[in-house]
Amino acid sequence: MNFHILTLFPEMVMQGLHTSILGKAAEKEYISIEAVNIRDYTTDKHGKVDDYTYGGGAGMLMQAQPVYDAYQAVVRAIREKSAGSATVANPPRVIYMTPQGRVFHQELAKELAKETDLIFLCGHYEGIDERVLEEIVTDYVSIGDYVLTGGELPAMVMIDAIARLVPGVLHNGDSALSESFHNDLLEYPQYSRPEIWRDKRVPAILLSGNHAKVDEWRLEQSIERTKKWRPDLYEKWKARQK
Ligand code: 6GU
Repeated sequence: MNFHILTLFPEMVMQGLHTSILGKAAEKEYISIEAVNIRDYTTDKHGKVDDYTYGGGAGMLMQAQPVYDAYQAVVRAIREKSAGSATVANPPRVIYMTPQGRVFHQELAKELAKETDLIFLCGHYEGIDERVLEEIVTDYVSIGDYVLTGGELPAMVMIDAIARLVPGVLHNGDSALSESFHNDLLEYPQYSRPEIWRDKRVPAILLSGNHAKVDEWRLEQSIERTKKWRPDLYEKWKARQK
C-alpha cells in the first residue's frame, strides 16, 4: 500500500510516519510513504503558494495551481509505476483533510486499507482554493470536532490507522482484530509483571491458566468498560447482540 502526501511540510509527516511500527513496515516494504512538497510545483518565481481571498476576510489561501500540479505529478508517477501491469488501475482516491469533512472512523480505515494508492491533501493557512478541490478531491475527511492548524496531523492519524490494517504491518496477526472498536467494544484491561505493584494485585483469574475463564473475564470487562466510558458504543453493541 502506497501513501502519497501533498503538503507544505514534508519533513513533519516523513519524520513522524517513519518511526516505530510504521517505520519498520516501510523498511520491509509492506507500505511506502512519500511526501510531496507542494511548494516545489509553484510557477511563482518567488516560490509563493498562497494569496489573499477574494471577497476579503482574514488569512491566506493556498492557490490552485501548485496543488493541482503536485497532484498531477503524483498521479503520473503512480501510472508509470503500474504501466505494464495487466489491469488498468482506477484513479487513486484523494483525501482532503478538513474539519468540514465526515468524521473518520474504523470502518473507513478498513475500507481505505483495500486501496493500493491513496493521496492525502493537507491544507494550511485558511484552506485551499475551492476550484482545485472540486477538480481532484474524492473524500473530505475530518478527524474530530476541534480545529487544528493544518491537515498534516490528521493525515498522519489516518495513515497510522489504515497502515496497521495492511497485512504484515503488525507482527501479531490477531491484535488488529482483538482491539477496541472491533465488535463495538472497548479493549479489556491488561497487566504485565510484577504480580504485585504498589499493593495492587493482577486479577487472579489471569494467573489461573484457564483460558476459557480468562476469555470470559475479558469479555465481561470489555462490556463493563464500554458501558461506563462509551455508552454510545455500548448501545450499538447491545443492539447487535439480538
Ligand atoms: Cl482533517 N483538518 C484540520 N485543519 N483541522 C481538523 C481536522 C482536519 N479534523 C479536525 N480538525
